[in-house]
Amino acid sequence: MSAIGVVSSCSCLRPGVRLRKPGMEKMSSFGLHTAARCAAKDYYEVLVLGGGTGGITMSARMKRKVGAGNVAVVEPSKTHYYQPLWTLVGGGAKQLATSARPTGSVMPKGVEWIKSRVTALDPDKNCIWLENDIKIKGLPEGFHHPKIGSNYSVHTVEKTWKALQDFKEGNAIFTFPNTPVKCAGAPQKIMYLSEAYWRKTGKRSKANIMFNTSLGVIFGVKKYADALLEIIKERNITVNYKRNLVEVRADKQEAVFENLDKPGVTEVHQYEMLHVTPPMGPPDVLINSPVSDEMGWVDVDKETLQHKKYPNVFGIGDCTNLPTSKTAAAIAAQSGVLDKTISLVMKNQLPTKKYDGYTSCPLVTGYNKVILAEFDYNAQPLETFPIDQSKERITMYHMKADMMPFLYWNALLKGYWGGPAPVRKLMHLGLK
Ligand code: UQ1
Repeated sequence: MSAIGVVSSCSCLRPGVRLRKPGMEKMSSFGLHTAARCAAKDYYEVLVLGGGTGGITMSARMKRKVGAGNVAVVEPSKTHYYQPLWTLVGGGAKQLATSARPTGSVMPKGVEWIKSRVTALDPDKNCIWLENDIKIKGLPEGFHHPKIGSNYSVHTVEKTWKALQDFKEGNAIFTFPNTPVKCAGAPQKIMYLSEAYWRKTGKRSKANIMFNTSLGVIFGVKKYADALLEIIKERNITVNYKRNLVEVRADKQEAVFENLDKPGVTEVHQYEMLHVTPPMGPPDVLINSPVSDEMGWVDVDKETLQHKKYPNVFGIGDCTNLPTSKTAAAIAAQSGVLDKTISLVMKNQLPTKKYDGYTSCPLVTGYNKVILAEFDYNAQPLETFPIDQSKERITMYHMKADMMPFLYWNALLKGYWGGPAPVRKLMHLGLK
């Protein structure tokens, strides 16, 4: 049985039902933005949950009562089935296809179909929550308070610096969500910078620094994880694994984390500074799109970057389901491969050049130190320079802070930088 909950019992008809806005940052090839929602508006006089027999029938009736524009149906399935026929399908007297119609074709004209799944009901507030509303309670409103920032949005990145400077005494908490994120190293880079800043300004002993991560490891590549764990120990930082930020009470400076090993069990931490890495996901336009996989990422071949189903569609960057870390360095390497793939496809030939998953994460561990992580699809180091890159180096800091911006604006964006593979070959005398 599907969850056919028609919210339109009379008491719910007025004042209507509100859809909660997603708090999730959207990833696209255009960067991060708080995208529009999956429904045209966030309030309906009648909101029908479930597009089965009851839901579609009631939406038709409610449309006649309050007008099509005031009714919406939340239903994730693309197909509506006339299930009474399944007796005959099971008995071999009818084909399954004869019981199926596209959901869009049974939706009353003018009624909005919200292609999503209901995840929670709040009848006291006349609200429902939709899937993809992976939202941290209290955010983004909480960003209006001081002491909280996020390097992941143009609107909040400068608040991080303010909170860092205003720090007096207490917990400094840095979070990592339970979704894929852009540059998985960034949530901890800001922590190392903060630690260094407080040391420089004589406040280090006043700060209890915590990294609360949803993951079970500090970094996905062992060589760099080992180096980072050394730094964490040396700098007296606490790492709490499997902790997911679920609520921020900004007025009280409290952050609430769910213990992912004990679902439903939460812990409240007081903070003097909070750096939030928000949950991230594909942009709404890609969710349930024909070009997307079931999670909403553009479904491309991991070697050629050609779409798995539509040969004239290609994907690059954060919006794809390429199983590698989402960084500018990854995009650089992908751009070189995709150029070759498209050139061949345009000549009706099969793509030959293969992307190995190359990505790079310059792990900033201080104001003059970087561990330059570079690795492939197998989480194996794929380093450009013939030195141990898991060591903190000042040269790598200058590369990150001074050279990379130049390379980005003048070479990558102009289509002349396809990643460091040629440099790597040269540096390793053609052996890597
Ligand atoms: C890189 O190619 C790149 O794209 C421009 C980055 O993004 C800004 C990087 O941070 C890094 C490290 C690379 C890799 C380049 C070299 C020379 C190792």
